[in-house]
Amino acid sequence: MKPFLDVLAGKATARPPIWLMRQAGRYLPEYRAIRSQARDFLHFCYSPELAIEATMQPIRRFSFDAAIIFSDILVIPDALGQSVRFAEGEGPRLEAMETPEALKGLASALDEEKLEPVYNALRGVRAALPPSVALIGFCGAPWTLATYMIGGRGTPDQAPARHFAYQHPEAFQSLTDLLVEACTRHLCLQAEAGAEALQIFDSWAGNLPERELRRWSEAPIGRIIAGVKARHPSVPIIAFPRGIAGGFSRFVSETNCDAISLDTACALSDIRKQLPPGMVTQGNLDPLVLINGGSGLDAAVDHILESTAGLPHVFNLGHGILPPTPIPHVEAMLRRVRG
Ligand code: 1CP
Repeated sequence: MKPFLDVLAGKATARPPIWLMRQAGRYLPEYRAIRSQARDFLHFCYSPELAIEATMQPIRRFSFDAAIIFSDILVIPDALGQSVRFAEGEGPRLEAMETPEALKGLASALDEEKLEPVYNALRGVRAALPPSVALIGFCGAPWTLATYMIGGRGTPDQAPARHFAYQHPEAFQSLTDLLVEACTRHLCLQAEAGAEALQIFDSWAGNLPERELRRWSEAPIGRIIAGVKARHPSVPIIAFPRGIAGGFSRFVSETNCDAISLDTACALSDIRKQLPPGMVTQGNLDPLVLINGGSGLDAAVDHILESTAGLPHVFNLGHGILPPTPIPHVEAMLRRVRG
């Protein structure tokens, strides 16, 4: 019995299952200890033993209902031949692709052999997980991947990719098509290696106007979901289109996702009116309220529990957990969610 998968199938449970986006990572002392063993972050992602250990750490400590494989969305550009590195303390640095000519340097398909360590890690985690805990595989959505591939790094407003898409819509469409194929393949291979649910992170969807959201976020995600479902019809797919405010109704109908992960700014008291009846939701505690803890945290947790009572909901954050989060606050949140 896996409560997380029950909820994804549309069943409401007395208490919501819980996991946290970025639950494996720098807020855990045991993660920082093994991270220092690897040469660099990508090397860490491609070392199955380390990736398995990082995936299992939050499960051992907190008994979350789901484990998310330790990897990164940027393994896809790396496996398409773009240079990707993680500067210590600064985040990802890619060789920026600012012109249509630069995109011609990309491979025409994913280097699956390069990603084999990720699939090996999934197999290892699946074998190690307790029977009640589900395993999640993931990828970045084409739009979010493109923002890093074109900008060369995380940018405050994704302006490089937005300019590129306005200036060179055909080249941007070709890049999107390539990423749709790569993401579909990567998700299928993760399902074949043991992932029981999949999440697509469109962390930067919120900067797209309505028509661009349709073209660069919804349409490609819809194609990925259709492609994965054709081979793995029973694996549920969660989409995380961060920051799309009033756009959920169309997003869900255009993409056909099984569940929608709601960001921090999304009003739970209102969201049901936008969503089809019975739609599975996930989210959306503010990662900053978790850092602050205390009665503010209790009230925020209660608000989510009350707003989603009797509905198929997975308790989560509205965005990834942040490195300064105190572990006692995570424990307090878990006690409250679990009653
Ligand atoms: O040195 C380190 O330890 C690097 C920190 C780190 C970690 C722990 C990075 C660099 N990535 C990760 C792991 C990671 N990334 C996971 C693992 C599983 C888990 O959730 O526990 C996942 C799901 C991701 C997904 C990811 N990577 C996203 C989408 C989710 C989100 O937070 O919006 C994005 C945008 C990235 C890119 C990325 N990788 C790393 C960083 C610091 C960033 C963000 C860069 C930026 O925009 O500034």
